[in-house]
Amino acid sequence: MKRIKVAVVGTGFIGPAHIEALRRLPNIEVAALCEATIELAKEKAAGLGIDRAYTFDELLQQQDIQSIHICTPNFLHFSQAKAALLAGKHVVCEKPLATKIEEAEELVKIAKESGLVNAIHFNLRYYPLVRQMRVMREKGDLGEIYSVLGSYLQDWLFFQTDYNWRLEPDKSGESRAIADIGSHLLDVIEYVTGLEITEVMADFSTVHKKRLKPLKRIETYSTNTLSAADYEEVPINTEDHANVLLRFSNGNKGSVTVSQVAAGRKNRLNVEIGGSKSNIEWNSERPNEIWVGKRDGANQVLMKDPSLFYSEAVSLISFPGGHNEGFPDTSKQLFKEVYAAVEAGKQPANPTFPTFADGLRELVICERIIESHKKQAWVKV
Ligand code: SOE
Repeated sequence: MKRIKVAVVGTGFIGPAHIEALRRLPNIEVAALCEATIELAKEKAAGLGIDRAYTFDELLQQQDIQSIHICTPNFLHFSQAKAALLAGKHVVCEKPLATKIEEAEELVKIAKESGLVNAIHFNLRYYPLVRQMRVMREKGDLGEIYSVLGSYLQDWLFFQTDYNWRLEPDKSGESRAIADIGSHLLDVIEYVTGLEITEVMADFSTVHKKRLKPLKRIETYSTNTLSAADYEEVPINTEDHANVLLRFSNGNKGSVTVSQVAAGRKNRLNVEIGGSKSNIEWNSERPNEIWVGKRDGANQVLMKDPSLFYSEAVSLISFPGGHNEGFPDTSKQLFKEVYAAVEAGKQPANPTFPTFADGLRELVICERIIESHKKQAWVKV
């Protein structure tokens, strides 16, 4: 089988996760990686067992590299995705697609004109039971959507000494928690309900208004700390926590909360969708269960038993027989669809595939949320 040669740009946290997922696909070769300097690229390539290391400009010259995964800090996404598309490479970009709406609009236009495969890493769509919830709605099992409650809670920025580029607006953009994880939650809500968010009312809080920035390299997710002299106190003005009221295209309402300072919540997206026939709830830390609530009749917990689920959900189960699908499996399933499209030579037509247009959609919602917080008023999307 002729394997598609892929490169990953940026190997902080999510880049290696892309590499691991790609290495599970038989038709893919992770042939190269790219970092900010050639020295760092070579160091990371050696550590990840990848033969070729480049700077970004060198990477674009490699004719045999057909596709590029952009896993760099947010402020680099636009320029790198644009350059990759113009160099004729298929592109998988981490969210957010860009830090400005007009940049995301330009990427959507270039991608469409190029005919190249383009995807945004909204990987949560690829949990089998997230797909199951969408199909349940499509088949009328929920009835009319009355309400949506959502939360996405983490604790990797809990301590004042927890630091990362996402805390710096020039690298991450004006919003942090909403842009970083709120984008996943809002995408899942529109993806499952089929509704559009039409208006938002947002209220942010920055719990740690000052943080201690490490002056030496230290892994964000580790529990290592440095001596007091190795930290610099810096002001923080991006949100640790945000509450957002939502209005939907069917006239009904909802609310979401995101936080990156919620002790004990490692990476927990929770969504509860109330319908006229039943209520469903899904929690990303228990990804193989859906709670189904009834007004009259027994509530159920739908464990992932392939016989209970629609074929569209079962098709996402990597290991038939009900093996647990975890966070890493979602990226593998997304990339499997990306590279089937690359082999077919065209962008998938199905609406479940997360394209740059979906990345633009989330950026528009995020920008309106920021605007609403600033105005402390409802803002139309
Ligand atoms: C940090 O919040 C992070 O790595 C996000 O950037 C990812 O998109 C999310 O999937 C996991 O948490």
